[in-house]
Amino acid sequence: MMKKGLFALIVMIITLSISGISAHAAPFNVYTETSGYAAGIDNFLPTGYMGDYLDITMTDGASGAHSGSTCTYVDYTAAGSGGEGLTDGSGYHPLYWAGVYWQEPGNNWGDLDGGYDLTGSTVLSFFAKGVNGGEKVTFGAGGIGAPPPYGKGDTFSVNMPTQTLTTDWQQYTVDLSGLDMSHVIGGFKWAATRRDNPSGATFLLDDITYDVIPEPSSLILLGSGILGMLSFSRKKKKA
Ligand SMILES: [Ca+2]
Repeated sequence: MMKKGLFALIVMIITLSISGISAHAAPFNVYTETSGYAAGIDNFLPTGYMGDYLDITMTDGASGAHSGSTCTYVDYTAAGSGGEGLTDGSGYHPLYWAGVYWQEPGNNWGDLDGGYDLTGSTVLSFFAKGVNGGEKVTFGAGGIGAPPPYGKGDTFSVNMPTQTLTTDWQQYTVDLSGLDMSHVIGGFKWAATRRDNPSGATFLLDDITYDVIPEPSSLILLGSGILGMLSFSRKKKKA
């Protein structure tokens, strides 16, 4: 009778512990919804404009979301109208590429305190959809600044090969295994070039998330720890 009760208790505690860990290991969002950052649902801001950034129109809250009620609309004209390129007497010299980082905190180019420890995350996942189809866009994350202890930047950098978007929502994943995810300030980025998109690129982004998975060893440790505690308390009672 005692043994059965104890076994049930152990099973219950382990089940509760594992479900508790699963809840904690919910996807860590870069971006999912308008005002998601203010609401504490999303964890990065799209503040890092790069290249010919005056060619970019990026609006949050576009219709036709992959999930929820909103997504991000991106339009890159490829016109080379202005940005980080040199401006002299003959005008602006375009770089013919542009892109945007989602950062934490906003406008963090590796000089601000902030960012996240996403150790245990193995996959960065997002959904993208071309408005016309055929848009060629590169995606990635990390790579801002110098990593600790030298600086306050990212401890990792990933860049996907250039993707050709379709007019359907497609899920894209970036493998993070083996990377040092202990300090993440550049949660996500897109970039497009004029060479790949002579007449520009218009596309939608949604559900940009890190899949934070606890390492199996920590689960086993926790389980054996609970069993150890139980057996200890049982011995104590008998004595
Ligand atoms: Ca959404």
